[in-house]
Amino acid sequence: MNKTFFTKVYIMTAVFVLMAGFTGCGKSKDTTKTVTAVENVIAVTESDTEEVSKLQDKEAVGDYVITLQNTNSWESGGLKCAQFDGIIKNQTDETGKDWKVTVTVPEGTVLESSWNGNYEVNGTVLTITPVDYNTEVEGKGEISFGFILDTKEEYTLQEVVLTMNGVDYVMGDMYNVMSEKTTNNKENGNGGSDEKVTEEKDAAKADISGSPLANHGALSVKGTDIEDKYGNVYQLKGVSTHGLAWFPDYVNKAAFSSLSEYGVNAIRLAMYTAESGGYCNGGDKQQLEGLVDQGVKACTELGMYVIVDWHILSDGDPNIYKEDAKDFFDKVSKKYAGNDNVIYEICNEPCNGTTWEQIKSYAEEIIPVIRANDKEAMISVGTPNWSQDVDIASETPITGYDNIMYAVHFYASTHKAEIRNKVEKARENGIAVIVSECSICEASGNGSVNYDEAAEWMKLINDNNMSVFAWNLSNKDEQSSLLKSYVTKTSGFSKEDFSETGSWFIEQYGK
Ligand code: IDC
Repeated sequence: MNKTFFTKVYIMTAVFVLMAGFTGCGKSKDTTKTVTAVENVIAVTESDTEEVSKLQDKEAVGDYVITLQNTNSWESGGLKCAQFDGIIKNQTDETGKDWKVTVTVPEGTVLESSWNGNYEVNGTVLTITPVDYNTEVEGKGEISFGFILDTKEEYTLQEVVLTMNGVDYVMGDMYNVMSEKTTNNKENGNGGSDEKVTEEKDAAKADISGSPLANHGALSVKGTDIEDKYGNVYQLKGVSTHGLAWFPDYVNKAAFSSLSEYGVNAIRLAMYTAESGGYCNGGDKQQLEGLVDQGVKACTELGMYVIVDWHILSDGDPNIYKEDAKDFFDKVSKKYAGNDNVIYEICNEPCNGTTWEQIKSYAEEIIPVIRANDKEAMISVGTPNWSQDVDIASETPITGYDNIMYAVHFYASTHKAEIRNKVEKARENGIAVIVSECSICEASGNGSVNYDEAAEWMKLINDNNMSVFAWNLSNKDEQSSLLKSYVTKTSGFSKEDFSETGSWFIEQYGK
């Protein structure tokens, strides 16, 4: 195998869908087996046809994606017949040339029919090469091919190799290995404390293959977008905790894992500052930091992204607790410097007349503190008026640092077209806007929901691939809580456990 595969961070995802049984000539909808290769890593998960089409559509990462799907199976003359339909998708801008696919097949396999390629079975190797009309796979293009194999025993796909531009991508025999690159590839300005090494080891122990983090790695800001490590636009679909001090029980791995089953790929950990029991107002700092650690660890082990949110609110001006903020962000950014999944939100909602100049001057002190430990982490900055005036921030954005985003928050019954226009304005001015908190009720976090406005917001968000976080993961008796108030579970959420608001968000995220 060509070694450049390992060094060039090439990537490929392969899906082999294998029918669980033979059901005559009709199509089977049985649960199937999926093999996914990420960088030099191959993982196996259970999957179905729907997942294959997701990979073929836009969810797959990497330079090339090959899907080989067992679309039909039957028996004929004592032989097992299986049809495979393949697609090679080129996600780069460059033309892919000289493609070749080899598939390991059982001795004695007969190729019954084939299309869109030259096929040859030699011993246990089926080789597929282009025909004259598909020798090249255009940048962002795809080609399809397919074949029917007759075998004595039921056949499950084994090793498959795709060769493209002279590089071999191999999959099929390395399962459930986590990519070291996804946790270790970030430069660590801190030089690597013991703590950090332990964190990384913990992460490496967990099987996060197939997770958002394994598939997308470190995120960055490119213009108005968030991109994954392969340069594809990426959308965080998150849930924010309520105040860590008040609802600590939801900060657990099982809870986040349960949310991930509904399409949630990120968690925001809300660390209130000034409210009673908050970090700067009587809260047990050690306990609160412990909860942040717990939340980050859980997300890391699940391969989810996580925002550490300095949740200013009644303290309107972030400069009030600036020194605490500096200490806090120094500590956390040191600890999590080796984690590609940690994002910092340095002031939730400046308000009470705090100007953009005041926020900016605060940001210009906090960002260097984080950057001293972590050169690349994504950082979100709150904007004036409870993080509504992204347009104002966009007039004189923070300069000199990469990976800076600006927060807009909405509560759909209160914040409508006027705020959406601000978002559009800010984007036109070229800054990246993140909806790091929102709900569909009133700004109080309670009151009636406005589905029409919520839909308008979600359209704006999805049309622009913006990231979005739902407030809040708790069963507090208020409209914005994602769980019903009588649900006491803190993990293992079933659909019925979600409140009206929660149900709306999981419906959106599941799309
Ligand atoms: C609200 C909570 C509520 C809590 C209050 C504390 O939902 O239970 O009593 O904070 O002050 C925000 C804030 C967020 C608010 C939320 C709803 O970021 O902390 O949470 N909201 O009012 N901005 C706009 C709305």
